[in-house]
Amino acid sequence: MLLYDTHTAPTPRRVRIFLAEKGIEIPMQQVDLPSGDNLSAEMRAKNPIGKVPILELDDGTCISESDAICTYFETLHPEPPLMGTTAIEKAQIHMWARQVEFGLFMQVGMCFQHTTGHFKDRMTPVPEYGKEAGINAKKFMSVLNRQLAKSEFIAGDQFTLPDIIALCAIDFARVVKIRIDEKHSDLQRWYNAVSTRPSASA
Ligand SMILES: N[C@@H](CCC(=O)N[C@@H](CS)C(=O)NCC(=O)O)C(=O)O
Repeated sequence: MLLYDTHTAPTPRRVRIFLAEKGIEIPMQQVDLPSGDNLSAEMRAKNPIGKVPILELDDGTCISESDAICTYFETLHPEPPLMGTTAIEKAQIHMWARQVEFGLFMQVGMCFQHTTGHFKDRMTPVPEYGKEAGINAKKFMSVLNRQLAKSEFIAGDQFTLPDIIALCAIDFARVVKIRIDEKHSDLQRWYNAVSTRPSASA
């Protein structure tokens, strides 16, 4: 088993934190995104959209999409549960994971790609769109702040996948100078707690 990872990128970090929470260690191989190693024919054979992370199993089967990789490990190693155990927990964790993905993680990513031109060798940056994405990310932080006024973690009283997605998004947001607003005290309380878990340094 091999995880194709990029240490500086926010999406593979989601998988690394997930594995650390489970206490699973697997070999990892770094993929250099700026030089386009992820776009080679060899990497595209593993993931047609040329993105990391990718998990390659010993029989050559490849799983891409961070959440799909997490689901694979959650099924094989259910403890500690990070995606819920009952029907309602699973549904609410899935619900929040999608909302954090689209409302925050993706917005931060689009802000980064479209305002910095980091990947201009492979996409056309639209700075106005990037700016709007940054505004959307800030708006979603208000949603999270309200949710975290009601519960310890995003999807309830346990640390779960949406917490990992949000942590990676918020840390990466620094690159585009998006920070937690001073008035978002519940989001800040949550951030202090999740960013000091040992898994955060994975
Ligand atoms: N939806 C995918 C997103 C993967 C993704 O966008 N990965 C980025 C790194 S954070 C990447 O490989 N970018 C390289 C590129 O766009 O060329 C997932 O969850 O795994």
